[in-house]
Amino acid sequence: MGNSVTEPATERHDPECLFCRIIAGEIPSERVHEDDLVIAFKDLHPQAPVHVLVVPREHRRDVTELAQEPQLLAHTATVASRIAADHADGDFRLVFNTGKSAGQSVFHVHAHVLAGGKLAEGEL
Ligand code: DGP
Repeated sequence: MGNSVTEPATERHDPECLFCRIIAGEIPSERVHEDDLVIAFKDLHPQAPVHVLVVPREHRRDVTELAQEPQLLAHTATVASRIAADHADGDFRLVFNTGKSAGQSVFHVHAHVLAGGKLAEGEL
């Protein structure tokens, strides 16, 4: 796992990472979407009527790292959009907390999809 020089750099899994463990099914989650590239599951501490995290299956630290793979970033946004359409009226806020002082607590990139009502301005 990441030790072989022949292994593509994209195949990354961190056994210490909470979201890698959720993706592997070691920790339960309420999944609302999954495909080859991303999974989406309900946030444990919802801050809106719909609060779902869209998470690339392979370990990437944050959106800055994810942005190096524009197709994966675009797919993440597309899935977020579909979730807002399927679970709410289609309007949504998409948030990537990036870095500790911005509120990132899990260092496996995830998009917060917040939807389902009039959302307050400001902080997530
Ligand atoms: P952030 O602070 O941006 O890194 O967001 C991390 C989010 O992850 C936070 O809103 C709470 C959520 N979370 C933390 N642990 C778990 C968990 O075990 N299961 C689920 N479903 N969500 C979790």
